[in-house]
Amino acid sequence: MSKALEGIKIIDFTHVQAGPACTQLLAWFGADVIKVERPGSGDVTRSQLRDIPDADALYFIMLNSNKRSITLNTKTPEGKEVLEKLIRESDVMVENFGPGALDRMGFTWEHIMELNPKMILASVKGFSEGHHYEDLKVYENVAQCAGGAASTSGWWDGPPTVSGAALGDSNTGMHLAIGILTALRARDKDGKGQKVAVSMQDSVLNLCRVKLRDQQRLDRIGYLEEYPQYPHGEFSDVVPRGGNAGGGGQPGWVLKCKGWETDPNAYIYFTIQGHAWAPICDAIGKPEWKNDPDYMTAEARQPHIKEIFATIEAWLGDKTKYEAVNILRKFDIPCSPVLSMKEIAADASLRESGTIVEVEHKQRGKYLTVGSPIKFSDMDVEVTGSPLLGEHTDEILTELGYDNEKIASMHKAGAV
Ligand code: CAO
Repeated sequence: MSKALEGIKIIDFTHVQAGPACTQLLAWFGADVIKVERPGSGDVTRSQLRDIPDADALYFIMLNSNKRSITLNTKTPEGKEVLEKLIRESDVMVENFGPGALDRMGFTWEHIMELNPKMILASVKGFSEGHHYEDLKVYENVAQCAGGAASTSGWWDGPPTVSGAALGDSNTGMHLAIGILTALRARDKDGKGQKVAVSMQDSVLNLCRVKLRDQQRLDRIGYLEEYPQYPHGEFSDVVPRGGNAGGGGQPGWVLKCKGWETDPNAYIYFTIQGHAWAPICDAIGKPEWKNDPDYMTAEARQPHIKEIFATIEAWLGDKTKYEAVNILRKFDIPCSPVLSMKEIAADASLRESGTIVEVEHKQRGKYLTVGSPIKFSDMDVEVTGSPLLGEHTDEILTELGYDNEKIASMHKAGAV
């Protein structure tokens, strides 16, 4: 089965997570992704958080599958020459260096355009160009704080809290992938390359859209009816942290199930969807609430929402999270067990769908990773092991027209 992005050549000048997550996705879909790394050390994640001495770390191999690796010191004249040749032959160059690093290396947008006017240069930075913080280097949690996620997550009486999901890193990479595919589509029409820029702050904020909604509602009416602070608590003039409340018109909460005293994940998320109120009453053995004016409408329920959740929690007390969901699903109630990473890793459905895949790595043997979350009816997405540092250096230099003697001299000079 042919892959959709076959024939697209990508210079992957990325490191850590935001850039590599983007290029890995494009590699899965068939692009020839050439990871350019510094000789000797490579991407810093190869050696970060190692669990096997001297082997590439899981951090690296889970973000760099399906790629080739060339080592190149792009600050040497020979290294620059190789990168220039690659730019002439490629469709896309992706980078997520600190602000100004690519320019300092000599690869300004103007120079790249001279080399290849069809080039798409895709960049991740912490803040967007012209932003008053544009000079800052940024990692995941910094972006979550700058993009509005941290100030709106966690508990109202605790500090701002970051999410375990990579909202700053991988999420920004996914935004960049959309930008690259859009620029490729534009190039199909007009033959021209362009710059695609995504900032981590903007990408986090794009996922915090509903919190900007809430700020404007708060400014206008002074309260937010779906937050736990309503109706008994106080609101200030900023969107508060709402704990585990649902973010839309359906109240929800994380509720304890049997075994919560010893199992940190013995919980379900329970949603009170307005039109499911009658089935909820039947499911939890409270049929009298169906026609009680104090509970019949969402508005009437809100002042009692904590008591309602406490009643549901009492009903859950003798049921495991799985038993509870199996009962509630029959009543069409939106809910899920809170799943640990251990449970997710062992989930047969996730293995079957290719969302969790087992991959072979040359140094490590088998490891688990997250496969493509996007499924196609006409394309299989196969995940292959990540490359060792410089595994394809000679192969790629040969493709660029260098002979063995020249390649040997570049190795000797430390350019590759
Ligand atoms: N050959 C020669 N030099 C190389 C090279 C190569 N193959 N690859 C990188 N370098 C050089 C760069 O040119 C740069 O040199 P100068 O600072 O002298 O110009 C240097 O290595 C350091 O690059 P950097 O600033 O990107 O690296 P850092 O470790 O200091 O910062 C990070 C890391 C992630 C904070 C920064 O790259 C950044 O802010 N990136 C943009 C935002 C981003 O993507 N962050 C998310 C990362 S995922 O958590």
